[in-house]
Amino acid sequence: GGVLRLVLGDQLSDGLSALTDLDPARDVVLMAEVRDEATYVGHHKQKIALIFAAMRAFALRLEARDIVVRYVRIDDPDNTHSIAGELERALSDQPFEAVVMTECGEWRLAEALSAFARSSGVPCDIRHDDRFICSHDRFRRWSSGKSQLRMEFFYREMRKETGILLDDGQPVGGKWNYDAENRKGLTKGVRPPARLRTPPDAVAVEAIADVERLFPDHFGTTDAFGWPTTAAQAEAVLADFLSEVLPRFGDWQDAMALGEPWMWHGLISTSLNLGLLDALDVCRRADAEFRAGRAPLNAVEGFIRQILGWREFVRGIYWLKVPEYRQRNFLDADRDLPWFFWSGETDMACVADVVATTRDNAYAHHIQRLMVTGNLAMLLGVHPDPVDDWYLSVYADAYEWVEMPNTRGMATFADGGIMGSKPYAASGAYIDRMSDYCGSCRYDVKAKTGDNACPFNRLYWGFLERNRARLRDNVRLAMPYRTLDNFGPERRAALLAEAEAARTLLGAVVRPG
Ligand code: FAD
Ligand code: DLZ
Ligand code: SF4
Repeated sequence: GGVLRLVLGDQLSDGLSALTDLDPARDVVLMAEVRDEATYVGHHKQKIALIFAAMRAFALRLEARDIVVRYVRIDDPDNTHSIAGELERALSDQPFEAVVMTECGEWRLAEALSAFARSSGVPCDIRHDDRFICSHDRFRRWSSGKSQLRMEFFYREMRKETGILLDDGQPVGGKWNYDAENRKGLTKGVRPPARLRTPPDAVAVEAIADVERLFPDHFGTTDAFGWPTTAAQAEAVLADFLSEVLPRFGDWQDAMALGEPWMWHGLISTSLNLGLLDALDVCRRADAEFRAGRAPLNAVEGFIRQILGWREFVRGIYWLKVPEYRQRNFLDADRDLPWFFWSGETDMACVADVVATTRDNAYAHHIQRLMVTGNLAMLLGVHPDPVDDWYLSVYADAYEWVEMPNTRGMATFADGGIMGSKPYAASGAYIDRMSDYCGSCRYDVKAKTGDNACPFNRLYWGFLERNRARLRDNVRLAMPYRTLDNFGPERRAALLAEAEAARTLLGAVVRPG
């Protein structure tokens, strides 16, 4: 027999390493929709529909090239509902001389696939995922011997190695990073541009119906489904972004506006993570927009940094630190996630807006994830497990390799400083500066204490006081701790009590067990 080649739901790339030497006359590609993957967290309905639709479309394209695909649907009566189970079933139905796959993105499934490889009785070749710009080896070499891993320095290496935004080995424009020009609140009267979304095609319509039928209790709605499910659709969204939106990406990268889910963001994370777009290609094309004079440097550099820098960096951190990373809880956070993260029923206008777009679109942009829900979860002291579970469930682009370092690392400091040098804790003043949320909120963003005060304000100082022993020596927090020290013991105790009252008000109860 030929070779059995596994393609997972987020490996939908023509150049996938598992497919490079495929022989259409003898080999079979295995793709399987399984309950284990669809339910290891309660994924948003749009996320499951997106993955199933994109898998089905990819299989059709392989078949159009005369490649034999063993495609197992979610409602196939013989489905064993695990990836390893489907590999075993394929091997027992038909002899194969070997199994080939591309390493999987998550530790959990990678462990199951290694166990399969050890016990299957057939030679298994697990290949590197060369869709990433930085290999595991490269990241390990960069990180070894460093006491601190900082994205900025990693990013400069990646710029040098790829030649992106580089002239004669020097950064274009003379600086590596233009972030200082990308932190503006939205100018009054300016509205974000209309965006190209992708209404579901026939394959996606069917996948959505399957998900509504089989996963009716999962979070989220599917009415506004607009994600590309093929490489061609993803290309159209990217092209529209590069020509119409990228020039202003930098200016308001950190801005938020009520009822404006997209702002000037790329809307490409789902496509990158599925393999419908190639990360290096996206960076090169953004570089070309700058070189052609069609987009300014602050926008192009900021955008490229997210992909060539952050995206590769978090993937490197994840594989460097997993599985130990999954247990990290540096701040000993012990609360449950309040129910309004799921229901959206809260008087906090900022949180209500983020949960609404999350429910309707399986999307929120970066600063909403970081400074609204993430910041709130950290200030409340929510245990990292339910926080991870929420982020991994609700976003259509969420896979543990990218979700976890962002959540446990960047947003909540549960990793104790591997991802970033300090917690991004902020009071309501930050949200007020970067958005128009507070004007329509029932809470008073100027008030510091009492039932009508913005909960972020009520929680902020108490958070620092509660974590004094863990954070006091962090040099980047020296200023706020000095302020806190000057308050004196009585006022500090009152701030702790204020934060406790806010935690109670918001329903962040101590987790059972
Ligand atoms: P843009 O703002 O247009 O950015 C362009 C691209 O850069 C993105 O598509 C993405 O591929 C990459 N990127 C930007 N920031 C990051 C980052 N911090 N880490 C990795 N890649 C980045 N991104 C995911 O892809 N999956 C997740 O599960 C995920 N979870 C997150 C959880 C939290 C708490 C936070 C703070 C961020 C998370 N992010 C995640 C990163 C980021 O918010 C999303 O990539 C981004 O919002 C996707 O929208 P976009 O394509 O419009 O991004
Ligand atoms: C996320 C996901 C879902 C919901 N369903 C499937 C599936 O049915 N079949 C499959 O092969 N992959 C699925 N995936 C993606 C996998 O979970 C993903 O490959 C791993 O998490 C590694 O990133
Ligand atoms: Fe959010 Fe506080 Fe502003 Fe209300 S007042 S929108 S809770 S930051």
